[in-house]
Amino acid sequence: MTARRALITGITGQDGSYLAEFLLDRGYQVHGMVRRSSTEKFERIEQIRDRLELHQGDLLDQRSLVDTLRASRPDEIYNLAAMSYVAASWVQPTLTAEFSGIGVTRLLEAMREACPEARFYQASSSEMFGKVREVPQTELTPFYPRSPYGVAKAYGHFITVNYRESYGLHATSGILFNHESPRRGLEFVTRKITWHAAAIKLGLQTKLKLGNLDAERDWGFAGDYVRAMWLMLQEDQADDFVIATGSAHSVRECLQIAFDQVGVSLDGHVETDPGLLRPAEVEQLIGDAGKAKRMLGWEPEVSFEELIRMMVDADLALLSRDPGARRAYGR
Ligand code: NAP
Ligand code: G4F
Repeated sequence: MTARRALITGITGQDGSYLAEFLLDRGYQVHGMVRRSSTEKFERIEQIRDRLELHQGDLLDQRSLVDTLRASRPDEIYNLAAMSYVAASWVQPTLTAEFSGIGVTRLLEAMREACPEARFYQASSSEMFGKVREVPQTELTPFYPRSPYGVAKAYGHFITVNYRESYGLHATSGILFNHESPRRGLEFVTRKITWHAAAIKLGLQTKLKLGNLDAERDWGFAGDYVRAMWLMLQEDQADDFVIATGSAHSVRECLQIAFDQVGVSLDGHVETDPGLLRPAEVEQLIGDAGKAKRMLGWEPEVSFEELIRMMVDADLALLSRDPGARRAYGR
């Protein structure tokens, strides 16, 4: 039997690397789209690099998308590429819209041209709920995005739904709540906390500066969430699904768990910095993944506390091996 073929945009990112491993384990031929850069940023996929077929492309460039789809001939397309850091979306609002909004249309158009029979997954976000209209949030909760990133993702979500309805494409939108791992970028709050807790424990740092400690998120483990992406594309009908744990925790709780894990007191190590507050904040997100449980049989396996402890342990191991590993990603 010939192997199924998958194309992942954003394969060098946190989710892309876990999804690539997941699909390889299931016998897929995995293709990835990567941006050209003067220095390669393949740290997260180093361990599987020789089992992947990489294609150079960019969500800003239509030609490269059509060529990538023609070369990879995917049965399944996972569109994970995006400018994913919410805080940066106020600094680069139009670029964020180009990548994370219009980029979705470009890829869907390329799919219509090159492989209309493929199945398409769009990485939508709980950030679209923003100033939430109900608690918990479901597939039917109206959006009220609070950042240029959230606005761009709302466009990406609706264009995915629209191409499903207009052209009959198998196009699914996964509305994923925050998910983290030892491979999370260092700028996101969980990883910033776990990296600093480890660095303070090892005497490499003394202080951690944070913004809003009261913000609450529904945080899960990225490994659990890529399984949900795959399950969605195995459904005969394309649809929208919320993926979440159903529990919210504050940044403050995350701090406490991380510092407990290294056995260091928070006193004197943590400062709040008004410069890290956002122009418009999302105070609390909490999702109801009941539809995914009923239809896909999906449930998260890693709890919030296990996740944060796992991330702290990975950062301790990373920094013990290489105290200069400011930019490195743990496995
Ligand atoms: P991530 O680690 O920041 O990875 C983003 C990926 O997108 C990287 O591979 C990056 O490539 C690529 N990329 C960015 N701009 C691109 C462009 N113009 N053309 C091609 N590739 C581009 O993000 P993640 O956490 O894995 O998230 C994956 C997706 O899920 C994103 O769309 C994100 O917005 C969405 N999402 C994430 C979460 C979460 O909590 N993690 C929740 C909901 C939705 P480089 O390596 O070249 O920068
Ligand atoms: O870790 P964060 O930067 O993640 P955020 O903004 O929730 O976005 C992540 O989840 C979205 C899904 O809801 C994704 F779509 C998106 O791509 C990304 O993966 O911030 C979480 C919370 C915020 O309320 C922020 O204000 O933590 C608060 N926070 C407090 N101090 C901080 C900091 N966030 C960061 N990044 N850095 C701080 O120092």
